[in-house]
Amino acid sequence: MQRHPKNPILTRKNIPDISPHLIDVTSVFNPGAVKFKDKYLLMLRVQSRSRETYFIIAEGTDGVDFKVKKEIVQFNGIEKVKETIYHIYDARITPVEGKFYIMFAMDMENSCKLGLSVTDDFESFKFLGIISEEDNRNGVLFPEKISGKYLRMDRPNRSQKEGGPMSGNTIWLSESDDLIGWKPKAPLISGRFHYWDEFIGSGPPPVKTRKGWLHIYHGVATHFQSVNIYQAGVILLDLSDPTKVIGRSRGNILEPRELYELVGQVPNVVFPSGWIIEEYDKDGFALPESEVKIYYGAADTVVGLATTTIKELLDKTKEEEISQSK
Ligand code: BMA
Repeated sequence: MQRHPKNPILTRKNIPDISPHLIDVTSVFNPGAVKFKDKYLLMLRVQSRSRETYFIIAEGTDGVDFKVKKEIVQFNGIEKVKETIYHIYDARITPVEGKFYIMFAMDMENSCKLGLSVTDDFESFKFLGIISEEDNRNGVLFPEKISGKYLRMDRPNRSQKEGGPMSGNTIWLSESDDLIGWKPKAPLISGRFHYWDEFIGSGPPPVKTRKGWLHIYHGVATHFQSVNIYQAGVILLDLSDPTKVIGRSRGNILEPRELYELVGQVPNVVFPSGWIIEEYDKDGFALPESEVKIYYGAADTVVGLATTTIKELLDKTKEEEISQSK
C-alpha cells in the first residue's frame, strides 16, 4: 500500500462552516466512496465541537483533491424513527441495480443498529429503515444478488473489552429478499486472538474479481494494555458461494505508522471504509492490474488515501494462515 504524498487528503480545515451547528469542526474521517458520473465522491463523517456526527459529501475529479459541499446530508424519513438516534456514521456505499445504497451504523438508546438509505443522484436520500435486530456494526452490501438473494457482511456486537463499547470478533454473511429484512446465513471469519486482528469488522463493500470477492476488513489488536491498534487486512470469498473463504492475509496490509495515524482523537487507527477500483473488464470484474484507491479514517481525525492494485491484494490473500494452536 502506498500512502498518497498529499496525505492526509482531508482534514478539519477542508470542512466549510455550516451554520448553526458545524462551525470550526473537530474531525473528518471514515468516508464511504464511489464513482458517480465520472466524479469521485466521498461521504464524510464529520464531527462537530459538540461531538455530534454529520454526513457531508465531497467531490473531485482525480480521487485526491476533493471539494467539500456546504450542505449536510439528510436522510428523508429518518425523523420517523421513534427511538432516540444519537449518531449515524461510517457510511458504506454500494451501487446495486442502478441505485446507490448507503449502509451505516446508528447509535441508539441502548444499542448500535444498521441503517439503510438509497439515492440515485446524491442530492436527495431516502431512509429505508433499520435493518438489524441485534446490536450490529460495519454492514456492507454486495453489489449484486447471488442465487436470488441480496447479501451483506455484518458484524454483530457480542463482545466487549473491559470499559469499552460493544464490539465483535466475527464477520457474518447475511441474506435478504428485500434489503430490509435480513437473516444470518453463515459466519465468515473470526478474530485471531493474540494477533493483529482480534476484533474485526468489514471495511468497504466487496469487489468482484475473476478469483473471487475481494474484501478489506479492519482488525483490532487489543492486547497492548493502554491502546487498541486498528489495522486493515484482506480476504477473498468464493464468487458463487461467498460463505466459502478462499484466502486471508496473515498480516495486516496497512497499519498506523504516520503521525496523523498514530496521533489524534483516537490514536493508532487506520479504518478503511471506501475504495475505488479504477478498471473493470466488460463483464464487470475488477482487472488484476487496476489501481485501487483506498480511503480510510486516520486516528478518527483525518482522511487518508492509500493505493495498491487488485493483484497485490489478491496475492496477500494467498498467505499461509496463522496457526491458532501450537
Ligand atoms: C470503531 C468504530 C469506528 C472508529 C473506530 C476507532 O469501533 O466506532 O467508527 O473509527 O472504532 O475509534
